[in-house]
Amino acid sequence: MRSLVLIAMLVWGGMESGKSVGGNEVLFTMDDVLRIDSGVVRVVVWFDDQLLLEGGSFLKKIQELGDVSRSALRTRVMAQLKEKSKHSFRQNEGQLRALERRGQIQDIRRHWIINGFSCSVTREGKKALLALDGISKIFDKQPLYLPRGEDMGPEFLKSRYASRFELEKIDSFPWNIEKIRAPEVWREFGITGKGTLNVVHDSGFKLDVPPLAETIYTNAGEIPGNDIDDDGNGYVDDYHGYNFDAAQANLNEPTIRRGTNIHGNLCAAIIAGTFATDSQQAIGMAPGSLWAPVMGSSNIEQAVEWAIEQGADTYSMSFSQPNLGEYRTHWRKVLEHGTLCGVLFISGAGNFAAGSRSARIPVQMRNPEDIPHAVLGVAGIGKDGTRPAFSSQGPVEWMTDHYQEGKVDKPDFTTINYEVPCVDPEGRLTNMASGNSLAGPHMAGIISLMLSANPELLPWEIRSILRQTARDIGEKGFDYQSGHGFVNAYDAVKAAIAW
Ligand SMILES: [Ca+2]
Ligand SMILES: [Ca+2]
Ligand SMILES: [Ca+2]
Repeated sequence: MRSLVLIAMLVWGGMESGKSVGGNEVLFTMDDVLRIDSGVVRVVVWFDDQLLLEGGSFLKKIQELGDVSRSALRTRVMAQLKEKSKHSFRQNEGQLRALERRGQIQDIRRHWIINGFSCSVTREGKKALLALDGISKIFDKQPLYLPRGEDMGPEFLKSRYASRFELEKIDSFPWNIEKIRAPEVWREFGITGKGTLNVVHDSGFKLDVPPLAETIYTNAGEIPGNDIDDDGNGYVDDYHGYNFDAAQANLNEPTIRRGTNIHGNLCAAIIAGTFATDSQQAIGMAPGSLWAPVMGSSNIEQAVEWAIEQGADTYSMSFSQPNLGEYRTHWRKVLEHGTLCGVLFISGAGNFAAGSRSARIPVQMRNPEDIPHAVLGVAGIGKDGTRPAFSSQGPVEWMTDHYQEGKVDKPDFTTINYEVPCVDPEGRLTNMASGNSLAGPHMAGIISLMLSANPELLPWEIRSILRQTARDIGEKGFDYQSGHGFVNAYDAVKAAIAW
């Protein structure tokens, strides 16, 4: 029996009971504990032959890659990863099929993003797998997140919503968009995020909300709603996105809906929302970009593979998972490999620095925001520039079998996380929410603008520009509350253009 926990990173404003922070009602949205009694467990298995080896091999690989464009990098690394996967399966297929015939393993799902696969195993099956040549690691999958909740809208949009966003028609924007200086980017550089795809990995979406429906991604190879995997990628009807945990196209699972807030929508709107439904108020950082919803915390391999193959530029994860133990290694490897495929991974810092859910350092920041180099862990401030007490602090610690750096500096940067105007289910800006769930999407929006301005910038070049342009706040220099400082879109995009 194992207990599995997933906690999303939003502190809700003014809707349900909770601890009060500066007059803002605070509520942590999800703390599901699911128990599994069956003897069969879901595991993920690595073959020996991985693109990246232990510890520092990610940084070494970046050095080796030298001067390459992001698109060429993606093509090259994807080909390498897929070749490794093909080769290892060819070598191991016989033994795996034998275990399947004995009923010890079942439901094998291959992953190229790490050279390996997921499968369901009995206790004996796990032992038998470990005894095979060519297998290097087996992880129990966790958390096991099973979405549930009422259906909130259509599974897909039958027709495209035309974008109402036009620079000349803007009559206002909320304070957060202004503070992070997105409107200056739109006006001075004419950059609104065009050409970029931002994946929002979250829980709970309602797709027919106008400011979001206008910029939602559609997979050109897929016909929605016909129960056929038209593009042959293994996912039926993955038209706007996919729910990899439920193995279905429908993403309308408002599991962590609270009042009129829908978590995934709030995050998506900060990145790619156009005008609020009832006004000409510009509400998103990159209203010319596209966004795609995915769910899949129990199947991060599939979700990341899907994102890469759809051409994702940013991948925002506003959730936070404690106590993963060795399984952190797996997440880190998936996201390192994903970064080498040209994707920028972002996660809010978490809300565990104060109150009844506070955690000690170095576990205040959790997975995936605790992953160095491959994930930007983002903290936040409010309108007045101060850090709310809940905002999780670094450093973190890495002492797994695979990664043994000890203390690692986190968070990486700061955006906005306190009393942020957010969309309601009709797309009006009537909600107010706080939490680092919102800090990550501000960063995704900034990076979307940077990549729209200069699409071939590599993930580590983006990181380097952010570091150069961040304004130091808090303690002088890097600090464990704000990282390298507060990032603004204007300076970051300006530097991206000049790079
Ligand atoms: Ca498909
Ligand atoms: Ca289809
Ligand atoms: Ca500082």
